[in-house]
Amino acid sequence: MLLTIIYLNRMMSSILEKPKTIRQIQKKIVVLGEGGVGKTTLLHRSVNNIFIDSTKMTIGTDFFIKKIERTNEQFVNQATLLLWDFAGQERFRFVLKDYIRGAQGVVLCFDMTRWPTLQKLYNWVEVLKEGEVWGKKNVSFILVGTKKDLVPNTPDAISQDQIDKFRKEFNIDFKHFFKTSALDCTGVEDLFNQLADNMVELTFNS
Ligand SMILES: Nc1nc2c(ncn2[C@@H]2O[C@H](COP(=O)(O)OP(=O)(O)OP(=O)(O)O)[C@@H](O)[C@H]2O)c(=O)[nH]1
Ligand SMILES: [Mg+2]
Repeated sequence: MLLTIIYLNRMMSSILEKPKTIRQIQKKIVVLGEGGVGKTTLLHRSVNNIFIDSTKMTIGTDFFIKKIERTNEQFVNQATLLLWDFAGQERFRFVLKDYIRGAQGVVLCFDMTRWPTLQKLYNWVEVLKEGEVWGKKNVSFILVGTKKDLVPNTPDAISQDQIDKFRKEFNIDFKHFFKTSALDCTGVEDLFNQLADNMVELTFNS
């Protein structure tokens, strides 16, 4: 009897439930950071669910597409993220500001086992300024520390204090920071879900 009541209750509430509205968005995201920090590997993990342990350095730019569905009580948000993977090597930098223009999401990566890669993000901020993206209200910035799996075996890995100092030094709210490992998948799904949520938020709630 009790089971029948529960069953009928569930059936009624699913009948009464309002249908959700589907919303589709497509956004340009740029993924930046020094050579070898793991940008391409991170994107391969997220898009193709593979780990490549000997990637070739990116020449100029590369391109990935990721579709993510984020559902809440009212909406089914279907986000298509057009992910631009940039070469970290200095020699390609002169072309970047033109490619960066119009980005609505920026993923700034550093390698948690190499302090200079965090320091060098100051140069990437300059590139973002030249591309007229830095500090824009309608652009979402996410900071990513890569290669988390290597941190326990790296005595001079970057400390949390150093990361916090970097976040505070900029007049920008790095509200979202993720530590990722493309090897064991830590943080990768969370990062891209957050990115999709930020894109939805920027499109419909600002
Ligand atoms: N252990 C470990 N190795 C990683 C991780 N991410 C990347 N790597 C390795 O780091 C190396 C460089 O990775 P890439 O993805 O090519 O780096 P990138 O930032 O795209 O470099 P550029 O294209 O030159 O800008 C590769 O050998 C990867 O296998 C990780 O999370 N864990
Ligand atoms: Mg690359």
